[in-house]
Amino acid sequence: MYRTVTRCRVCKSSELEKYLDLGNTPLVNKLPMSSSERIERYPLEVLFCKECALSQLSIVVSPEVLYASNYPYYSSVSKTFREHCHQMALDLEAMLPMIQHPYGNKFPTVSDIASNDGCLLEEFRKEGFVVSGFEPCKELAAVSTSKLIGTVNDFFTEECAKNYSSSRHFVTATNVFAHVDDVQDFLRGIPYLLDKSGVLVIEVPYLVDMIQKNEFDTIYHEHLSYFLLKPLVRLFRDAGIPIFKVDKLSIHGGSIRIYASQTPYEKHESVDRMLNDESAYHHISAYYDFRRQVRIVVDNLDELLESLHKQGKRVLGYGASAKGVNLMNYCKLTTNDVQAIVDETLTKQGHYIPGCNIPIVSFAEFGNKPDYIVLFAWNFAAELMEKTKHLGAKYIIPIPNVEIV
Ligand code: JHZ
Ligand code: ZN
Repeated sequence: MYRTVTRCRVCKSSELEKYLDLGNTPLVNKLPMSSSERIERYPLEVLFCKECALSQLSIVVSPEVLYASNYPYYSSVSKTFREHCHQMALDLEAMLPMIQHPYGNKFPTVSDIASNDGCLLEEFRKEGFVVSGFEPCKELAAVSTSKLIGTVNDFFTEECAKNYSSSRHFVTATNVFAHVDDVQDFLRGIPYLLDKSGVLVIEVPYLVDMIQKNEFDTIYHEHLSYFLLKPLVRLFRDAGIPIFKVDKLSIHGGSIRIYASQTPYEKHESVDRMLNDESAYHHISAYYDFRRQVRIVVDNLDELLESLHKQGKRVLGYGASAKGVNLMNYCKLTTNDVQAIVDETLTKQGHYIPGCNIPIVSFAEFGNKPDYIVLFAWNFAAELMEKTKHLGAKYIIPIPNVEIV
């Protein structure tokens, strides 16, 4: 079911030092159908590579187990994320004049890896792009296909890419690269899809944000790597697709978008600037305090929820996000603490939070007026608060520090 990591995924060094141990925790997107279902737990430890500064988990759970079927996360549920995707389509459209494509830019083309329910590709299509996707989860691939988006139901590997050779302007991959174990193989697949002058655009959560903003709940078995720019620069250079630009984004608690190409486009100053800005995190000493920060959040949330329980308050959660499931497990929450979790994703409703047995319910549950709402999808706090402001409840925002607003 899993393999143990002995060498760094990027540079192959065995100089790996553990800086965080979060114990044995359940898989965050395997949502049981009943409260009696047996839950598997796996070790969750983060290692730092002293050679290239990549943070990575100590184990790799089989991707077949994690993603091949019933992956319950639908990107389109969040309006904020859809807007982010639309902006990305506009940003890439603006780059078209730079790309010397053999067929010109009349019909710009993009292929999205791990295209989920087609959320990003729909936004590209609105801008006139010809779109296609790769999605390993069979149910999600079917949803995306039903939106008339050509979708290959497979994991993206070099082997897979060989069968879909094309000459796209762009290949995109948002929130998937951290989930990939054999990153070199993934990158070997890219030139099959991408025109020589085309651009590979990847978005990943940024490790500096994770450490600075206490986002330890984003550490779970799907996220194998926690990226700084430094290991990415090395990896993409070695793969022959060097990074020429990087943007800082606010999505998902702080992410970076990297632009890479086989064509040597002029290197933007953002690359060296970010490498310089993040340099403190190139050393293991920057991570020693993280463990203590994690403990403070867990203790504070536990204490607050216990006191609300004693006062007989009604507390609901909003967002059965992967990170929320994680946080609920670190805090060992039960229905005494949070009576139910509201999530508008149909594939999550009717299930339970693994390890905590808290039911996941529809938005209608807010009709039974909560006194407090815990925002487990704190990255979408503004959107969640806007949708529930009529309830007059107080909000608990757990990250970066437990706060009541
Ligand atoms: P959300 C995701 O993690 C997915 P998660 C993935 N694991 C990844 O890598 C990271 O992002 C970066 C619900 N919701 O997006 C939908 C509503 O019900 O923060 C989701 O279940 N109503 C691949 O799972 C959850 O909340 C709403 O209005 O931590 C949000 O999950 C909104 C806005 C959300 O990501
Ligand atoms: Zn390394």
